[in-house]
Amino acid sequence: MPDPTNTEIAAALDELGDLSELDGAAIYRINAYHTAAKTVREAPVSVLGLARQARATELPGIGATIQEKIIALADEGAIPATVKLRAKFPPGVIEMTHLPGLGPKRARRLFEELGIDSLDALRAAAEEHRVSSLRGFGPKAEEAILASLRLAGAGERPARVVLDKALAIADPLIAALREHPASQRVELAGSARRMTDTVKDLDVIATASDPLALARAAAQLNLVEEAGTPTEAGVRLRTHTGIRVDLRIVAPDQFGNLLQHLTGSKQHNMALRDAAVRKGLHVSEYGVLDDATDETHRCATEHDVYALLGLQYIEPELRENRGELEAAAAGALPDPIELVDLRGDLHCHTTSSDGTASIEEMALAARATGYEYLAITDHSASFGFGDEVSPERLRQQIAHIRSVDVDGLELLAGSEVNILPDGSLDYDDELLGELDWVIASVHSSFRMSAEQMTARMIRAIEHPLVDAIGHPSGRKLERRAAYSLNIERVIEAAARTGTMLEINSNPDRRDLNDIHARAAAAAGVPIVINTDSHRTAGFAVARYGIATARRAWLTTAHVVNTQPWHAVQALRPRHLNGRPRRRLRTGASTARG
Ligand code: DGT
Ligand code: CA
Ligand code: CA
Ligand code: ZN
Repeated sequence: MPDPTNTEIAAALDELGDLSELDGAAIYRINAYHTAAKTVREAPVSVLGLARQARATELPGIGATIQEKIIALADEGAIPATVKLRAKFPPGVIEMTHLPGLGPKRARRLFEELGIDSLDALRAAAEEHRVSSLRGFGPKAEEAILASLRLAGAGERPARVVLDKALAIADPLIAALREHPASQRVELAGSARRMTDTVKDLDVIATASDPLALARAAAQLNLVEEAGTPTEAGVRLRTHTGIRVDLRIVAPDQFGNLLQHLTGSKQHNMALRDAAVRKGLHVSEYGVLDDATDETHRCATEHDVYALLGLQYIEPELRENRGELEAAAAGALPDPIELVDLRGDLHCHTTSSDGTASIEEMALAARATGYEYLAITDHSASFGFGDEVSPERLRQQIAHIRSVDVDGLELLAGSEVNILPDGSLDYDDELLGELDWVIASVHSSFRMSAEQMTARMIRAIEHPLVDAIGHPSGRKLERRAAYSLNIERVIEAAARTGTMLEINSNPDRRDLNDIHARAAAAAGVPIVINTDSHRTAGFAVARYGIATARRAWLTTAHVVNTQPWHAVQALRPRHLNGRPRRRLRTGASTARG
């Protein structure tokens, strides 16, 4: 058997975790396997290589026992503990544990009490209503199982990688290539350069004094698990995290053409080509051919490519064929917001709910980020923090926040309150009125009809003490779809009441997404870009919220927290109540309807 890759080792550890859970092992043991699997999956170097040098234990969450298991997997083809447990539980039972909403405890009961040992057997049992006869299952659970089976049967999509995980590989990879003596220019292209939510693979382009030497060096990098044959044109790589990389090497005078071509998007390129053909120009990755002179212009920079076509330079985030070519031709592109434009963050957590740092630590981290203000918005009682954030405790927290003095930072007492299923909030108005800032989010009862969810959301939006709605769609990239929601009606209600909508910067959320953020801003909804930090390092994810905002064509004029706190405060619904609302947007209309 060839040496197991990081992906294979991670899968083996996850399998052992699942089997141990089926077997009723202690929770810490189960968690240890899954934590180790995550570490291995994200490790940039070969974990087996480390284990062979007895150095895998340097990775977080990997001790001597797991290191031994990794060696055994390589040497014996399987982890002995896994072999033992596989004899107890058929593979179909493990598959059952992965069905959304089922999990190991219930899968084990289905196996032991009904003898169900495969997905097919489970489907048959559910269709014959044998599952609902089991105590604790019922007709609803049976329905949910059938729905999950239908989704599982729909065939697995090839996995896409969430952008932060991809950039965690792209950044060091590009840095390493830039350091190589043969390299000249090295740039990221493709969807990662456009800062899309997820990417299929990484596209990197370079120029080099010795292209073959650079391609060979790339294939030898520590990050690389497997490489194709290096040539003067580049090399294809697979990194230890499983992400694939296309490295293309070109002549310096064509660098702009190739960077433009490989940055995409495909839709942008196709529309660009069509527009160019109407001017007698043919755009390709090798140059721009002019029909009139039969001359091919090679472009060293992308600016040259766009200028040749009579277009303003278009930022990569805007290249999705969503009107940017028409705007560039008219000289009407927006001036997209940048990270440095943010002056504060209005959504973060501390140890009072599920954060890992104190109020003081978060305040210092925000100031170190360069912010002028920070709202502490711990979860409310009904999120499951009960006494931790009972009304009494929240009053103490408000007092605590007001007593913290961090020079140069305005600290605001806020809360992220739950929007209950009926659209009401879980603190009373008197308490909400004592807060400087209220953000309201849905954290429970996701499975409602679009009609119900929209009504629930609009009721929260109409509450005069709600300043903003947090992560409005509830999606988790590659993990959980957005709940059913009529976003147009939500945007309409937010615009009508002056309630702000959040772009949550967490790279697993990016919520509002680019399309909805653009529609909201075009409707006049004030947008707030927050990190939802749960730790001091969390403020760094603002770059993803900014990326979504740029992809949504937003400028500083659309985003409230580009303004000082006193200006944000004046914009809040509670101040606008009963008065005609000042429109935030000042610039020309930048978004299409
Ligand atoms: P993804 O799926 O996240 O990797 O997205 P991209 O945009 O990185 O797509 P990829 O890696 O398949 O291709 C990189 C770029 O190459 C793409 O953004 C535009 C260009 N490209 C690829 N296929 C075509 C095509 O059929 N026509 C044109 N005009 N350009 C293409
Ligand atoms: Ca790509
Ligand atoms: Ca590619
Ligand atoms: Zn939050």
